[in-house]
Amino acid sequence: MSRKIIHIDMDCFYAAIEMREDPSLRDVPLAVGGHPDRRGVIATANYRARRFGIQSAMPSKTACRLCPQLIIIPTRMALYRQESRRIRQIFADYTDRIEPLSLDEAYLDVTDVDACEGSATLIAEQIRRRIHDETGLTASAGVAPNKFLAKVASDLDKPDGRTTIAPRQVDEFIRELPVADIPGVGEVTTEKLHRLGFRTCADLQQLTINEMLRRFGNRGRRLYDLCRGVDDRPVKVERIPKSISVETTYNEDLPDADSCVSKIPGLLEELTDRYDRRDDPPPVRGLFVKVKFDDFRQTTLERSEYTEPAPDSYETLMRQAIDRHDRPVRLLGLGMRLDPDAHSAPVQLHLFR
Ligand code: TTP
Ligand code: MG
Repeated sequence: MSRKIIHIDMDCFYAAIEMREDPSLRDVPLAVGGHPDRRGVIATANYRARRFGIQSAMPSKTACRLCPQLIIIPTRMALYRQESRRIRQIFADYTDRIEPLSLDEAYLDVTDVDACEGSATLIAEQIRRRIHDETGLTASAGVAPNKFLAKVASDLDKPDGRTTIAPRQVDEFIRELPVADIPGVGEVTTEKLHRLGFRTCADLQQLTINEMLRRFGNRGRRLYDLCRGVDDRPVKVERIPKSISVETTYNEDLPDADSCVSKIPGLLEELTDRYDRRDDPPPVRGLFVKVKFDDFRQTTLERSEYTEPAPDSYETLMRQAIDRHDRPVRLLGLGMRLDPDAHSAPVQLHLFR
């Protein structure tokens, strides 16, 4: 039984949001990213700027050289996260089988969805229309029997387009697909494939599985499948964690509470980085520390009245936890209890660094 997978990818996401916020930016070459004088890089650019060759991850300095009239504005992650949440809420009206890949991109498995009489193409079109009506932004979609083909398809009619590859069209579609368009095949592999005379997936299909493994090692098996349009990876539904934590075991035991407290800033930085890296960080509902002593006894202490990961709060918790046994310490951990069901605005953790 074949699956129905939709890949949705927003068009020039950060830039599109900024153009919506300030319509005077609509008709100019626009990039979002770092300042050219401070070695900034481009996060993304609108389609007008892309005509000058401007791309994500390019140094802003290079971008300004390519397009002297380019307007670069700084990123506003909180705003982009908020838009990302709105889009995900639209997805959630259709299915809970959602795998977000980044703020602006997700796979949806709609195999068992009844909406739109079960037509994945109609569901994709309805989602795109709703995104446009409710956020003023445009999205592109790919509809296919698996994640690989859906992702390739979503790029074919960008921006504001949709491509469906029906099961019966897969063989023909994949034969003509250039090897460079296989997600995960970067420039180096593409060059290697071209040198060997492989330009399309049809060329690659000539190789037996053993030849694939010999030439490409472990990746050979996956390439063997992909060039036939086969991809069995399931849509992985993201579980929102109920807590996040970091811990370190020290080479030498920490002799007293003060030496433990001196480790808080480093641990806290690691912890807040982890939190910040989440697309949609849930609010903090408590803090905890973990302490393991030199005799391997372990204790944890948690307080739900702390809802901001401030160093002072961790210090209070840590001193109390150490007091319980008052011995040298071999391991320290810091954690935050999260509320995965709440979607209020996340705290600005960098304030506490
Ligand atoms: P993409 O979907 O790769 O790009 P995009 O949405 O800007 O443009 P497209 O229409 O081609 O899909 O990435 C989504 C957002 O992620 C993008 O708006 C900015 C951010 N991003 C970076 O910050 N750095 C990067 O190197 C890339 C690729 C994206
Ligand atoms: Mg995008």
